[in-house]
Amino acid sequence: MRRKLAAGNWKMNGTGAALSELSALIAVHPHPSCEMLICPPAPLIHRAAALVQGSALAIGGQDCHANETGAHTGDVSAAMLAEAGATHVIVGHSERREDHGESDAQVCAKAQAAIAADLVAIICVGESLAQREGGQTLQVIGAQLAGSVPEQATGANTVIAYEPIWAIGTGKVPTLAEIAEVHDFIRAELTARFGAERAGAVRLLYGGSVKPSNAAEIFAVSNVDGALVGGASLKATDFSPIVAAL
Ligand code: G2H
Repeated sequence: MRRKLAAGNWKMNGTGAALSELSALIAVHPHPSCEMLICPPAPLIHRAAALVQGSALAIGGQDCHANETGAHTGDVSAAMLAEAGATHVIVGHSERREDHGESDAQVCAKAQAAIAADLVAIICVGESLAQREGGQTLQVIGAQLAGSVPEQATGANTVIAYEPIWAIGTGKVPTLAEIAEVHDFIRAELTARFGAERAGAVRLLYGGSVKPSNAAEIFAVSNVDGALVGGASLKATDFSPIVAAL
């Protein structure tokens, strides 16, 4: 049985004042079979982790460097995130792939670094609008999975997030059939590579304009084990009903 996960990605939003949203969230008690996670900007992780200690809310990073240390100005290693109190880290978000030119190989190396630091790697994949309209969605997702998911991936250390780029922050959401098609495909690809038992333990999140009004129907889709939520994770009043819908 895979534990459902509602993960919030604050992106580059939130200063210290936003920590009050976490105080509101720790009053939420998800069903024991569900997990909730917020990934705030890196400077807030230490304070956020201290604030949620002992609660059902976990804290994660939004990216990590593939190396442990070195001359990489502005970057943060997976071990640094773990020391600050993070338990998860998002890697390969499309905004990082686009803004920073991250390749599948780099995303894979980041996921390996995260796993080595005992973090759960949330590996993002997703197609552009042009790729979807060109009928290339499954081919693109297949290539991203093959290149971004490391050999050591298991259900305990890896989560896959399917985030169609055209649905991110746009209010546009794929049909439930389109979500099911991609999630079933991801499960099949993982099964072909890792075998049914190992692949069956990996959680698959949907991301892209998830909100309180559409969360329940998305969570009911085949092979959807939760969501990676951006805009609707910034306020506890929006994120709480999404957690409740898991
Ligand atoms: C997709 C998602 C969070 P939003 O990037 O990862 O953002 O829910 O705002 O579309």
